[in-house]
Amino acid sequence: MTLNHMLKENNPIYVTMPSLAPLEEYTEILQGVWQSGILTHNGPLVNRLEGQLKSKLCLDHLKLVSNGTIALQMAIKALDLKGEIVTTAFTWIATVSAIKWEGCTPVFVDIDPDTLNIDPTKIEAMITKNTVAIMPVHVFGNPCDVEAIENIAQKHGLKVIYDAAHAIGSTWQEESILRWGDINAISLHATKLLNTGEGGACITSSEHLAKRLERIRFFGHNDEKAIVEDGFNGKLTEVHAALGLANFKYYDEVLLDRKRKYELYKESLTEMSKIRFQVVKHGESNYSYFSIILDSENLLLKVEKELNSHNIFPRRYFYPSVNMLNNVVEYSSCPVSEDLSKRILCLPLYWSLETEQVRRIAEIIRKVL
Ligand code: T4K
Repeated sequence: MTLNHMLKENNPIYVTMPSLAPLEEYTEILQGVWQSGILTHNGPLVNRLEGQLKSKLCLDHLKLVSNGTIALQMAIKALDLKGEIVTTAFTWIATVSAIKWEGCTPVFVDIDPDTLNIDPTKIEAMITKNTVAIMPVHVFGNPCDVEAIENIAQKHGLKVIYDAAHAIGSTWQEESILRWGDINAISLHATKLLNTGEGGACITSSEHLAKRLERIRFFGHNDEKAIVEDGFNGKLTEVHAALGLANFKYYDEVLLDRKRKYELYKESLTEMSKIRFQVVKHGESNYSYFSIILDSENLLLKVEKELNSHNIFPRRYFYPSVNMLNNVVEYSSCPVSEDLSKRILCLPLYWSLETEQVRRIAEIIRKVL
């Protein structure tokens, strides 16, 4: 992979940078696109990338789409959901907007203060006669308690859509976490562990749902081009798929690299009394984000300011807690998420970040504390 320009001494260090294959490997794949003139409509490169991802992650059906938000919307459409969808208060706005754009109502459940994922013990209290599904998020790649969620869904006859935007590479009992739930929606955005620039995918073990997803992605056409469902345009282009294929060659390396840097951060910041970390309780994370939980928002602001003064730009994912976005949703109380969202900071973590830079960032934080 390319070690990009970020390594120069005074360049800003952002929360992330895309992992990119060498340019010549990308352009080599693109040659076929130039020769065939096939740019989109479920082309050969989209099919090739789908095949590679399925086989690597042992998945039954995977449909590439134009982004992770569309993947969530397509999952809701494919399951014909209309009503309340129970989700977490600690997430990116896309979880909420996908639910709302599909005409459903988000109902927020508070989070487990350790895992930062939806607290399964609080889900049942939010289920009403209008509830149709649960949409948990594997926050920062940390697997949810999938067994507990499955039990609740079965008991109440609900569908489960995982917002797995962060979770490619995360596992439960050594199998991809994407094997759980009715449909998983992943993101392949530039900032994700594997990227196609913009992109995403819907994953399911149901052949019937896979067929529906394929049709929804393509305006509702069937193979004979008759309109058989209410679909839209969710297609990924060949140019994006080519980038995904080039980057996918380095997937294992990127995964391992994240883990090493994640552990280095943790080692360097352990024993600081004013910091704690997200706890991985159910399987293995893909270590795609490194978050710290500070004692207070004031302390977070101090740490952020000091890092900024060194040209380092961590991010407050996810702030504020989405149940508080009054102009978008109706407020309901989720005290754990509201509190923690003020105190969580994601530190820079990406392929071309040097281990020396990780040490330096940790050192700056230690000094503030
Ligand atoms: N569900 C969840 C739980 C999600 O977190 C997301 C997206 C989704 C659903 C929806 O998936 P997508 O529809 O996006 O596929 C970013 C991403 O745009 C978003 O994908 C992600 N989650 C969210 C957590 O973070 P921003 O606004 O913070 O990203 P941005 O553009 O400020 O980028 C962060 C840093 O990355 C920049 O400071 C520099 C670097 N960067 C970014 C881009 C886009 C690059 O170096 N190159 C780039 O091309 O939202």
